[in-house]
Amino acid sequence: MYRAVVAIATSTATDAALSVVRMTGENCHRILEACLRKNREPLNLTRVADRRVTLCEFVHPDTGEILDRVTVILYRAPNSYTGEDLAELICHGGRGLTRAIFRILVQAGFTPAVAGEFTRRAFLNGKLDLAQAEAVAAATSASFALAARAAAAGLTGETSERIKSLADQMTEILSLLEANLDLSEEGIDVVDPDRIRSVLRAGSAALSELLRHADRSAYLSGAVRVAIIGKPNVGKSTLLNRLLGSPRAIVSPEPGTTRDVVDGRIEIDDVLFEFLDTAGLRGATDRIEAEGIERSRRAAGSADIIVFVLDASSIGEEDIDIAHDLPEKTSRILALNKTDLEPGDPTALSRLQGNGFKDMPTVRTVGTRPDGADSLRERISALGRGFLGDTTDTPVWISSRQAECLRRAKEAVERAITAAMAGELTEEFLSADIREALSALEDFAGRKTHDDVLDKIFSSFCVGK
Ligand SMILES: Nc1nc2c(ncn2[C@@H]2O[C@H](COP(=O)(O)OP(=O)(O)OP(=O)(O)O)[C@@H](O)[C@H]2O)c(=O)[nH]1
Ligand SMILES: [Mg+2]
Repeated sequence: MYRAVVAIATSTATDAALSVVRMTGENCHRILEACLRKNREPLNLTRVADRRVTLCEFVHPDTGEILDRVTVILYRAPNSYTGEDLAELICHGGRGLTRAIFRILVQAGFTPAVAGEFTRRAFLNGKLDLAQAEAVAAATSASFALAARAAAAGLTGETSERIKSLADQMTEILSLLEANLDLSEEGIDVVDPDRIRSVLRAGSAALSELLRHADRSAYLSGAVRVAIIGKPNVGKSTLLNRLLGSPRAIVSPEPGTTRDVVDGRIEIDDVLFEFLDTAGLRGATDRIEAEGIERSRRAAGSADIIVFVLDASSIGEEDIDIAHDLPEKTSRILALNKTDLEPGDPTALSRLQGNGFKDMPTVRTVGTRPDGADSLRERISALGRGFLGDTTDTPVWISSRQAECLRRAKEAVERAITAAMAGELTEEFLSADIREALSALEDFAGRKTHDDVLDKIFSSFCVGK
C-alpha cells in the first residue's frame, strides 16, 4: 500500500451543499479516526463496517473542537476504487469549511494527493487498465451528455474487453502457427488457412470500427465549431442569438455592426456546439473592420461547419464572391434569411447555385421570428451528430494514445492478411506481424507502460480522481 493521501474530490470553485473529501493509502482509516467522534465519544473505525454510512462529528484532534457533522464511508483493501484502504467523507459544502477539514486531515498525517493519484493507484493496483483510467479522465471532463455516454464504454471496461478478445484471437493464431512449425516436419498440417484468414479479417474490421470512433473523439473532448459567415447586415448576429436563445451579440440595421468574433456554446440534442458569429465580409472601411474581417476568415478556416447566410431580399455578386472564398472541405449550410421580406432579384439565388453551389444544403430562416431558426438548428444538429456517428450508434471515446495503439495493430494485421492471401501461411511469414499486433493491443491496456507516459496521462486529471 502506498502512503496515505487526501484530496477534496468536489469542486471548490463555489460554495455548495456538500463536499466530498477522499482519502486512500496505508493507515488511512487510523489517521482519519483521530479526527472523528460519535456523540462526542471516540470512534473505533476498525469496528465500523465497510460501505456503510456512519454519521459522526469531525473534530480538531488536538482541541476536540467540532467543525461539522459529517458522514463517512469506509472501503477496505482490496475492495475499493484504488484497491487500498479508502474513505470518503461527506461534509457541508462551504469552501472555508471544506478547506479547514482538508488542512486538519493533512496535519493529522495525510499527504495532499496530486492530480490523478487515486486513479493512478487504481491502475497500479490492477483495479483498472490504462484505457479505463483514461476513460475516467474523459468522464470527469465530459462537457455534454453524448461525451459522457461515449466515455462510459471505456469506463465500464467494454472497450478493453473488445481489445482483449482481439488479443486472444491473435494469441490463438500464433499458437496454431507455432504448432504447425513443430508438426510440419512430420508432415502434419494443423493450420486451417481459411480460419486464419477469417480471424485476421474480422480483427481488421473490428480495429477499423474502433478507429472510426477515434477519428470522432476530438469532437467529444471539445465542441463542434460552427462559424456564421456572410456579407454585412444579412442577419448573422440575429441568427446567433436565436440559436443560443439569448441576446449574446449586438444586432442593428447598420451594416458592419459586428466587428469581432462573438462566440457562445450550447448543447443541442446531446451535442455541444460552439457558435462563432463574425464580422460581415466586405471591403473594409477602416483598420479595425479589416482586422475583424481577417478574424472572420480565420473562424471560417477553423470551423467544422460553416453557416453561410444570405439576405433573400438582396442576393448579389458579393455573396457569390464570398461563397467562392469559403473553405471547400468544410461542411456548409446555406441559410436563406429574411425570407419574410419581398424577394430581391429572383435569378440571384439560382445564379449563385449555378456557380458550383447547387449541392449546398439550404434552409429558409427568419431570424426575427422566435421559431425562425428552427430549421437551421435542426440541420446543424444533424450535421454535428454526423461527426460523432449516426443517430443509432453511441460514440466510443478513444484517446489519442489508444488510437495510436489501434493503428499499429491494424497495420500489422493488414500486413499479415497480405501475407496470408499470398499463401504464405507459415510461422516465419506471419508470426512477426501477429506478434506486433498483439504487442500493440497489449499497449492499449497499458500493462507495460513507462512512468513518464503515466505521469503525462495522470497529470491531466483533476485532484481527487
Ligand atoms: N425582416 C427581417 N429582418 C431581419 C431578419 N434577420 C435579421 N434582421 C434584421 O437585419 C438587421 C441586421 O441584422 P444583424 O443580425 O445585425 O446582421 P449581421 O449580419 O450580424 O450584420 P453585421 O454584424 O453588420 O455583419 C437587423 O435590423 C435585424 O433586426 C429577418 O429574418 N427578417
Ligand atoms: Mg452581426
